[in-house]
Amino acid sequence: MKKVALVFGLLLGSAMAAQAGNPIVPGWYADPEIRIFDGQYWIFPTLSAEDTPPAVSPTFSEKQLKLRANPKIWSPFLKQTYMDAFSSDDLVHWQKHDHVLDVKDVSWAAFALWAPSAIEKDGKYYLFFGANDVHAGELGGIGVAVADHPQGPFHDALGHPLVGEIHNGAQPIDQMIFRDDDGQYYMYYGGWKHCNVVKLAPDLKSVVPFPDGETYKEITPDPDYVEGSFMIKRKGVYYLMWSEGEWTGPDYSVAYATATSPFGPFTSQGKILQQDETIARGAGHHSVVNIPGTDDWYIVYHRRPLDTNDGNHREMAIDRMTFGARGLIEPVKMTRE
Ligand code: FUB
Repeated sequence: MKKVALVFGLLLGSAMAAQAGNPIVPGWYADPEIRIFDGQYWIFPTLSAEDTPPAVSPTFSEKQLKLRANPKIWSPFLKQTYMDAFSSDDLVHWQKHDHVLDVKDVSWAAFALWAPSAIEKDGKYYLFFGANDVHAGELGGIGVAVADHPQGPFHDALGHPLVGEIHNGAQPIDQMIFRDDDGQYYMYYGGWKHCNVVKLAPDLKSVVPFPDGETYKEITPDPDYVEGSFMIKRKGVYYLMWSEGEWTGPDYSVAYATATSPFGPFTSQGKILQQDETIARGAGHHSVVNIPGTDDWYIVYHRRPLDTNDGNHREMAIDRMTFGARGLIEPVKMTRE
């Protein structure tokens, strides 16, 4: 992919071109969410395997140690206790910000710190994250942390999860915060093949019912939906995107549906990102960015190198995403560029 130095290039009216390769940074990272804050690109990913830090941090409280003793934490994939972030002026050169969120600042969380979604509101930065395992009958789900800067440090804002139960069969993970043009914030979320949308209160710390009284609206757009929902709006059309297939498998992929409202009904439009036997497998859990002032779009996602079967081995990539004449998303071409 030719990555053009975007915001500043556009501001200068120049075509500051640069090239870099996929994966965009070294290391095992997954579930990348891209955002623009103060003219800079930010990516908030899951650390895909806890490699360097100790399994038990000296800062853990007794409650966290107890949670972590859960025998279900069998895999490095579940052991994440912190998140890093990356910033860039041009989508090419990325600066790493270590430990923007750490479970030491979330009293109820001890593992599986997953799939963040970041948003700025009134000068504060909110990082929504998944943690622990509700399915195992313990406190867990989607939390919200706040900071004064995108690089954190983020601190838990509630002392408990924002969504800590299973509604409509949806695993409380993989949330994405979407601000509609009228200023309303929505949270899309859900694993285990179910997708919900909730309306967030103006402080972004609680959910409020829709006018019909429903709070957790199930909007599962397709029987193949698995997880990783992401919403964009272009030319008045809502595009709900998601991951399907097995997360450890080669067929992990991205599909989407369209609607004229943020909560559907959605029309399924098919897959747009799939494995390419010459590049990588398991391409999924993505996010999308629109370059301000243009109709240029990029998809940021994780994928698995061809020479590995390790489910934890996921790397971040960026490729171009284009729309056809009828407003449908064209299949994404995965690249190494
Ligand atoms: O990285 C943890 C989990 O793997 C995410 O929550 C899923 O979307 C899958 O990518």
